[in-house]
Amino acid sequence: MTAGPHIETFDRYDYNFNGTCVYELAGVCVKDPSLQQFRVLVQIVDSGATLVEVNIHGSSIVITRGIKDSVLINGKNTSLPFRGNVTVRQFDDHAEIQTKFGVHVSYNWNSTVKVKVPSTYAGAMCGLCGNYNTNPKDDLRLKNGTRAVSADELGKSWRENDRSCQESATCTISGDPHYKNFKQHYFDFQGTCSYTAAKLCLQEKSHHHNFSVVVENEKWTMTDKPNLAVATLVAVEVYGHTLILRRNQLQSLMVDDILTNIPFNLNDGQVKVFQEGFAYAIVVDFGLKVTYDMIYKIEIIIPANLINKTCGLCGSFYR
Ligand SMILES: [Ca+2]
Repeated sequence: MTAGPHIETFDRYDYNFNGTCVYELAGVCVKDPSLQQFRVLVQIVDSGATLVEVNIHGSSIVITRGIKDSVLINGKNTSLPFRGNVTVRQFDDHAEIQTKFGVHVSYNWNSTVKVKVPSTYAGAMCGLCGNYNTNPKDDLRLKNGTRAVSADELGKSWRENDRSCQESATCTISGDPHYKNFKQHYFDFQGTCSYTAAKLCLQEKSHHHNFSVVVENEKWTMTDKPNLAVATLVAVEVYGHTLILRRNQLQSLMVDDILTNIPFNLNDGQVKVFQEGFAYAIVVDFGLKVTYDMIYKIEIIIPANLINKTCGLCGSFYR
C-alpha cells in the first residue's frame, strides 16, 4: 500500500513501479450495494507519490506534496481539519482522509501513500494495490481482469488517461541567442561567454546521475550587429566524462580532450553520439538528449523524472 517507485499491495505483494502519471492505486471493482464505492488515485514520479486524490460521494479530495495545512476539495482550497462526509486531518508527519465506513488514506506530503480498508472490502478491490483476497500471487491484474505481464503493462492499464503525463521537457537555444526554457517560456540571453544551460540541482545529487550542459556563446561576426551572439560550443558532462561539440567541427567531437569521430559510443551505450538529420545528438541512457546543428541551434531534452530538478538557464525549478 506504499506508493512510489515501490508498491506493497493489500495482500503484501511487493513490486517496483516507475510511472510518471496519475494512476488508480485502489478502488472498489464490484457492484455490491452494501459497499460504498470509492477510488484512490496517485500521481507518481520517480521519487514517489506527489499527490493523492480520493474520489468518494461524487467528491474529490486532493492532498498535495509539501502542502500541509490544506487540501483541495472539489478543486477548492480547504484548510484542515475538515469534517464532512469524510474527515481530513493533519498529523505530525502525514495527513489522513477517513471515511465513515472505515477507509483510511494517508500521505506523508512527500512520497508515501497508505490505504487501509476494512475487511468488508475483501476481494472487492482493484488497482495497483491488488484485490485484497489474501492471495499475494494474483495481485498484478489489468483493468479487464487478466494478469499483467509486467509492472509497465500494469501501469498503462491503471493510468488515468484524462490526466496529462509529461514524458519529457525540451529547452531550445537558438541564434541571437533566444531561449525557450523547459517550461516553454521565451527569453533572450546575449552573454558572450560560457554558461550552464542545464544541470542537476545540488539537492538532487543523491537521487540521480549528475550531469551538466554548458553552452559557449561567441559574438556573431557575419553581420555588423554588435549585440548578436551565437552558441559555438556545447559541452555535456556526464558519468565522469566531458563531451564537446564545436561549431563547424563536423563529424567529430572532443571526449575528455581527445578528438573523436562521430558516431561515438561510450561504455556500451551509456552515452551515444550520432548524426540526426542536420544535427548531432548526444544521448545519455537515463533520458538526457542534447542536439546541436553545429551552427546556432541547441536543444536539451530531459526525461520526466528530471523535470523541476535541473538548475541553469533552461530553468531553475528547485523549490
Ligand atoms: Ca490478491
